[in-house]
Amino acid sequence: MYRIIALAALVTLASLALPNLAMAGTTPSPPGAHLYIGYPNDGQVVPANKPFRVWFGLRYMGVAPKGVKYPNTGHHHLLIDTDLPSMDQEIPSDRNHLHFGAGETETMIQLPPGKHTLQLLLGDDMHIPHNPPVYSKKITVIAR
Ligand SMILES: [Cu+2]
Repeated sequence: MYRIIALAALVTLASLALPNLAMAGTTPSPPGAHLYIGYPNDGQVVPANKPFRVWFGLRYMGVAPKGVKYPNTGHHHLLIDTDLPSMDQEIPSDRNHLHFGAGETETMIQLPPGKHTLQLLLGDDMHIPHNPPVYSKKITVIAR
């Protein structure tokens, strides 16, 4: 009886642990790594259909261009109006997932009128999130 319970506990533990293992890439990120959107602020009104600047903030890690493998570095990805993608795969590249593979730390974007979300996600040299993944808080801006 005891063995059956122990086995059941083990299976439960494994099912809890396995999805977590698959939820990150293989490039380690250092403790304390912190990614944030320096501008605009959460809830800020931005001009609709006009370019405005977005600043990428990163602490305790560095920025390296895509394809460059160097410890504790990555490049920025700006997620617009979308949730975080799979953390163990290459970050998609489309109008909702912008890559800054040259090592940019800011950009200009343009949004149609309405409510939009912005979030940063760091990717390694192969555009795969780190382990643990490094991403910012998702903020909302109002374009008008
Ligand atoms: Cu990328």
